[in-house]
Amino acid sequence: MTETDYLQLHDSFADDVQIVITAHKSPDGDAVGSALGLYHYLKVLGREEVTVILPDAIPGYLKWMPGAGHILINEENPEDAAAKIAKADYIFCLDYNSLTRLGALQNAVKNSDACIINIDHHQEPEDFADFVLLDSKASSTAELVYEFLDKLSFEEKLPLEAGQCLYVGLVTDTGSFKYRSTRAQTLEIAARLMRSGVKPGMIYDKTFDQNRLSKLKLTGYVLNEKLELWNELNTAVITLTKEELDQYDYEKGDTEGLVNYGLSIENIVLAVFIKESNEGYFKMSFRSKGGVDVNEIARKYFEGGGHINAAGGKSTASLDETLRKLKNILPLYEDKLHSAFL
Ligand SMILES: [Mn+2]
Repeated sequence: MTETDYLQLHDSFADDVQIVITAHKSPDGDAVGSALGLYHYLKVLGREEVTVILPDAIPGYLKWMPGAGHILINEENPEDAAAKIAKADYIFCLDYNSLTRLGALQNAVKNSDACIINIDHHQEPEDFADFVLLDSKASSTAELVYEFLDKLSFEEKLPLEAGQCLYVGLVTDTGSFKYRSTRAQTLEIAARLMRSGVKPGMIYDKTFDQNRLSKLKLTGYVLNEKLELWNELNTAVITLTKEELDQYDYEKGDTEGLVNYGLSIENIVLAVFIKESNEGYFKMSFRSKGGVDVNEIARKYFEGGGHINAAGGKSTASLDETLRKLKNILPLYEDKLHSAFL
């Protein structure tokens, strides 16, 4: 985005335009936080015609967020979503950089005549937007949305609701400001959000400390029974089948963060979480330390991608075959797996 781009968008948003904000499927705190943060700000500008559209439902731990009830879910309401997208003048694509991350929504966006604005922090972006604000060093898309709104230089102040939503994006994507992606700018923005009224303790409580007992018991089960160490590869692996998830009344979001337990073990530099999805394939989450590039592993071998230390993928093979494949691939990264701490 150049200064001229910002000026042009500033003028456009002062007009009566129809705006749609999208984020990726299986939305996380950053996807929802960025989308709703932007939504609340555009509302303050007087843009009544702003709609947040997500491919599928948001997880329970994010439902408290201001504006969450206004999100249009494509899976539940495809006709309305398609109609809004067809009428849109501007479509924001937040926290993803490939239209495939929109699932069933992707064709509607691809075929739309709207001006597309892509704001994201994932690696290896695809080229589908008219305006891009991409920075793979940013901690979160929320950080970039804040920068975007700042540079649009409207006089209107960020409303508290927008600040709260953006703060959720920051705090969830940085593991409460502890991941290496946290940079000085991240904390500066967090401080500015606090000055506009955001209470970090309140956000933390509403987002993280509202567990159902069954979710905690699932965590206990995983730590007791399902956490496997491949010590020769400094790797931790967790697997969960649908049957196991059902035993613990699994709800969307319940396994969020489980993969990080693997990475918290001494000497472990790669953690892999493999979970059976409703569609029958296995979803994979990768977390790593140092130079172990899980974006590459996910992209090359498991139809996914993400960041160097955090990525997602999938496997349509059986669980046994998936584990075998992983065990065959990891020795290729042996050097990195053994030197991540150096
Ligand atoms: Mn993100």
